[in-house]
Amino acid sequence: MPDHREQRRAVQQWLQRAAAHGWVTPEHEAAFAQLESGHAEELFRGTVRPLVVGLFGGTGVGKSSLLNRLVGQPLARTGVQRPTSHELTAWLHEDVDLAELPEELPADRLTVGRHQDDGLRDVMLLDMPDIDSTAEENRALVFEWLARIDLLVYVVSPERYRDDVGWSVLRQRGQRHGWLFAMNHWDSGHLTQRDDLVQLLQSAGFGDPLVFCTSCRTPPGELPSPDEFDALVAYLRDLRAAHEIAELTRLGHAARLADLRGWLQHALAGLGRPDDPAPDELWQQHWQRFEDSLREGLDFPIRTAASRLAHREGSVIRDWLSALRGSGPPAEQGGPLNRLHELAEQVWDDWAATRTGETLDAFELSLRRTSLVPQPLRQALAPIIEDAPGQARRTVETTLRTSLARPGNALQRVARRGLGFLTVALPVAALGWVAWGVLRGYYEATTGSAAYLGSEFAVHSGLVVLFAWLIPFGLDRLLRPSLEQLVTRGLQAGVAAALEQLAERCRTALTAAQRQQAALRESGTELLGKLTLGRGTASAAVQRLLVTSPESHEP
Ligand SMILES: Nc1nc2c(ncn2[C@@H]2O[C@H](COP(=O)(O)OP(=O)(O)OP(=O)(O)O)[C@@H](O)[C@H]2O)c(=O)[nH]1
Ligand SMILES: [Mg+2]
Repeated sequence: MPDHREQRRAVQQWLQRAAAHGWVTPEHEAAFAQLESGHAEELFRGTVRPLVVGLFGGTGVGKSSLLNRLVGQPLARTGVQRPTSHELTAWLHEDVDLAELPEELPADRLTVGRHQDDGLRDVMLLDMPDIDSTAEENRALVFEWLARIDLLVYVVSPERYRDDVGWSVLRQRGQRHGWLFAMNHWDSGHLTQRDDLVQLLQSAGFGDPLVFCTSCRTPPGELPSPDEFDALVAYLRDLRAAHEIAELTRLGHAARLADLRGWLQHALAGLGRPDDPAPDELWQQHWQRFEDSLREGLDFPIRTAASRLAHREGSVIRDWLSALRGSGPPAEQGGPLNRLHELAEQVWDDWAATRTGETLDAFELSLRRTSLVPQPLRQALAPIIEDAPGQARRTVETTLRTSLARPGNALQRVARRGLGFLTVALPVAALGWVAWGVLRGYYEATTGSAAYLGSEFAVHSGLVVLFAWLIPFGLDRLLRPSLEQLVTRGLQAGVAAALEQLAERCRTALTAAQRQQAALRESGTELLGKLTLGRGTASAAVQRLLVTSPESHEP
């Protein structure tokens, strides 16, 4: 026998996996818990599985009287003052082993009567409290039991069959059970009412409904047509044939599978439809806007911070530069290194932090306009966004340190290294040249071939040495960026690096979440394909118990 329980377990496992990452909303989880899970099989122990037949209907229509009439003794309480029945009465063969009832079916609200009628061995009859009960707990109990019932005998009376609250149950559960109809109180009925009920049932989707007119009054009184109680009992006896029980059981399984399918389809919709934008593309759009606004918005703080620092604390930075180059005293506590930390904080300020948070909110809002569940995508990004200010400040600071330690670009650095060498080498060479001139002049003067060197030689030699130093030194000064420029570029590079890092972390997190989403969608779709029951054809006898055209007009 095909069974929905295994499929339910499979769907539940899928739900647990999806819920662990937030891909199923709590409302949806609650909806799964609400799906009917009870089934008739759990009422019995052993291999005998009787057909569960429930007497169901409004207050005082005679459900308990009908059961008592079947039993042949007052097993169920009947009453003139209603509602009478607050509990259920079950009547079943003494050989049938009842299992321990699940906790939602309190045993103290069930009276069990036993019989030895072998003709009804495979039938369990249940008298239920009225469905229009004012006591909510009565209604709840009836609905718990309804889930375990294969065949409902819907009892109505000629006076109130049109406005009976039972119709709403029929509308909801028409396809979940087989249905039989008893028009009790037939002693006060009329033949036209019977025909009218049949018509109503036909318009509710029953092709050829089975309606039995009965009177439980003793003596029965004058009836518009003979009492059909015996025919009702005979019908139940005939139904006990295993084939019919299997068919009605199958109906219950099919209804539960349809529930599971509906639920899973809805859950899968939360994992995105083909026409939904890909989350990473959506995020990219928001990120681009954020990045543009941040670059623009941080430009002013960067320039202000750089110029303030360069002007007020130029010497501090110079100290720091020499500290980095290893040619000065190491930075002490609260010194320039600390100030760089403050600088990074000033640049990636609260405004930037707020803008990051707002970007995540805007992304979530866009997701809500799609069919996607936004929570897991938000959750994937939230820790990164929360951590963003701290992370960004650290990156800004590190980049600033690096760019201060290596000012200018590579070409400038090579040129400056060359100029540094020339600033020393050229004056030394010029001095060497002058020294040679001095020696040669002195020698020539002492040997009498020339006069002693004069002041002109001294002036020109001085000028040669001066220019040999001044030209490379001046060029070096020209190539050396100002402190303000240095700090500005360092901060700009820091912000760019922080943005790049942040973008990369977000991309990675989103990709992981999307991979998870795709895997869940795939396994869910595969599961959905398995939630089917092989088609069975109901026998003509069972056909009469079923709603065959559910979309028909209802009373
Ligand atoms: N005249 C007439 N009275 C009936 C008939 N069947 C039941 N009654 C009476 O109607 C009253 C209510 O019957 P119950 O069998 O208690 O009705 P019920 O549907 O079980 O009612 P609740 O348990 O309150 O929902 C009792 O006084 C019965 O004697 C009938 O066919 N004709
Ligand atoms: Mg009753």
